[in-house]
Amino acid sequence: MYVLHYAPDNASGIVRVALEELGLPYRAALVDRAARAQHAPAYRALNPLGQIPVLETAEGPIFETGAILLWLSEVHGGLAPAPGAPGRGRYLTWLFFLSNTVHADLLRLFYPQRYVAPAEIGGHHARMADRIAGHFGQLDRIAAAGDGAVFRLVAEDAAPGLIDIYAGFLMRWSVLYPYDGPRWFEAVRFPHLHAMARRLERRPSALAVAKAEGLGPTPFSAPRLPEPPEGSAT
Ligand SMILES: N[C@@H](CCC(=O)N[C@@H](CS)C(=O)NCC(=O)O)C(=O)O
Repeated sequence: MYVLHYAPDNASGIVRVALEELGLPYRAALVDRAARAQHAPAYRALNPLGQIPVLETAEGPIFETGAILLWLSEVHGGLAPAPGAPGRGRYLTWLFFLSNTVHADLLRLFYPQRYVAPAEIGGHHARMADRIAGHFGQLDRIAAAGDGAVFRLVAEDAAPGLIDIYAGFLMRWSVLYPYDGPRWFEAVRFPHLHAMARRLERRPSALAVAKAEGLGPTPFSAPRLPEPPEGSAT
């Protein structure tokens, strides 16, 4: 059985919804962020980067959210076009954009002290927020064009793929974090992404994860701070 090392409302949630969509058995193992357990030797033995998530598999631990997602979809099928299938190139393009640009930029917003001096945090935040809003604008235009090969949830009754799930969490975090940062994400600016967020949160997979991690009734379209039954988001 897979073991997903997770903290509530962390990037592990993306993998967890994917596991639920695939109907795969897994055990969720809490990483106690309040005790900085992600930096403890036992966890670093799984992920030397000290980041969440890690998925333990029969071939060993896998980390990096995008890598885990792609690996799951290759081994179990279904959440992305298979290698060689039509639309695979476009799919990978936007999956990598989510991972190496949108997610990476959000981390710069969430952990500014890792990137700039304390006096520069205000300006850094404003620039990053502006940049990330541009990324969401880009994604919203793709959704507006109805490209179901990238966002499956442009169709009302479709099942989500990796990109839909990943984008839902990135939107959620943009609304909520950092706790003490200025609020900048306005869902009305991204109406097509917002419509898909509503579809995502109605899925049994998302409902199960929202319940397990205390993400509330509308975790993607109107998120509120988590009230997890165990652990801490930060
Ligand atoms: N590039 C990594 C980023 C993962 C990441 O930054 N995870 C955050 C939680 S969402 C984390 O572990 N933060 C704790 C820390 O950096 O100390 C991925 O995609 O998995």
